[in-house]
Formats: sequence, C-alpha cells, structure tokens
Amino acid sequence: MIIAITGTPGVGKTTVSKLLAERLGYEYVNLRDYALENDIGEMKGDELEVEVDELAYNFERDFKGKDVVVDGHLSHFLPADIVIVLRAHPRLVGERLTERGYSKEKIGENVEAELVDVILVEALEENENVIEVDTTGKTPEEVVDEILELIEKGVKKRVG
Ligand code: DAT
Repeated sequence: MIIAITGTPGVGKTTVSKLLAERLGYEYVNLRDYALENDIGEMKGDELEVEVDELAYNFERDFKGKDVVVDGHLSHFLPADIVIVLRAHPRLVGERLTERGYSKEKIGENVEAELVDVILVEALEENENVIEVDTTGKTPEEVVDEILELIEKGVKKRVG
C-alpha cells in the first residue's frame, strides 16, 4: 500500500511519516530526495521545481505494489492508496518555518496556504481517499496512533 503524507511545510510530515513507516514496517521515502536522486525536476535557487506528472509516472514505476510511506508536499499528486493531509495551526507553521530560517516571504506564503486549506483542496481533487488529521496540541506519537486508527477503519469499510 502507498500512503502519502502531505501538508504545508512545517506541519510535521517528516516527523510523522518516519514514525508511521516504523510502526507499519513500511519503507520511508522522502519525495524531494527521491526526485533529486532520479534527476526529476530542476533546482531553481534552493527550490526544486518538478513536473508532477513526471514525478507520479516515475514513482508509480518504482513503487507500485510496495508498502511505502511517502513524505512530501506534492505526495498527493502520486498514485497513492491513501492520502493523509496533516494540518497544524498556521501560527505553529509560522513559528517552525521561522526557526528553519525561511525568508519572510516564504513564511507568509506557507502560513497563508495553511490558513486557506490549499493542500487539502488539491488533495481532494486528486484522490478519493483523503484523510485530514490535525496535529495541533498532539505529540507525533498521538498523531500516528490517530492515523493508524483511521486507516484501519477505512480499510474495514472498503472490505466489509
Ligand atoms: P514537515 O516535514 O511538514 O516540514 P517536520 O516534520 O520537518 O515538518 O517538522 C515538524 C516539527 O514540528 C518538528 O520539529 C517536530 C515538531 N512537532 C511537534 N509536534 C508535532 C506533531 N504532533 N506532529 C509532527 N511534528 C510535530
């Protein structure tokens, strides 16, 4: 099963994805590293610009049928069985990106994107199996527990 973990930068994708992969015994894939290793897209300054179709095509070829948790703010464009959209209070997103040394402009863009549900809306357009999980006030472990419960419920519903 391919589980995509998406969301605005700073919501906690990497932290949660690694933990979730560990709990499930799945492979963890960072989508940016995958693109760079496979020469997909090009660097513009310190940002990687990729063609999502090319990314999805390559990813499907390499991971179809495998058990993988894929972490990235474009992961909802991949052929995933489940898309988890992580959310965090925009204030938290702002604080974390400030700590990371992002520019004022980048911080503003991302805080606003989180405020107006940009990734959620995109994910809902791309995939029928979207789960939104709010991380605010929770530990990464609690978030992973919640995701595991929701996946289990979803799978049961589809089977039964
Ligand atoms: P992203 O991959 O979305 O950019 P990250 O995992 O690199 O995010 O960073 C998230 C930071 O927030 C990291 O320092 C851990 C912290 N954090 C605190 N509570 C969290 C939670 N419930 N879920 C995920 N991360 C959390």
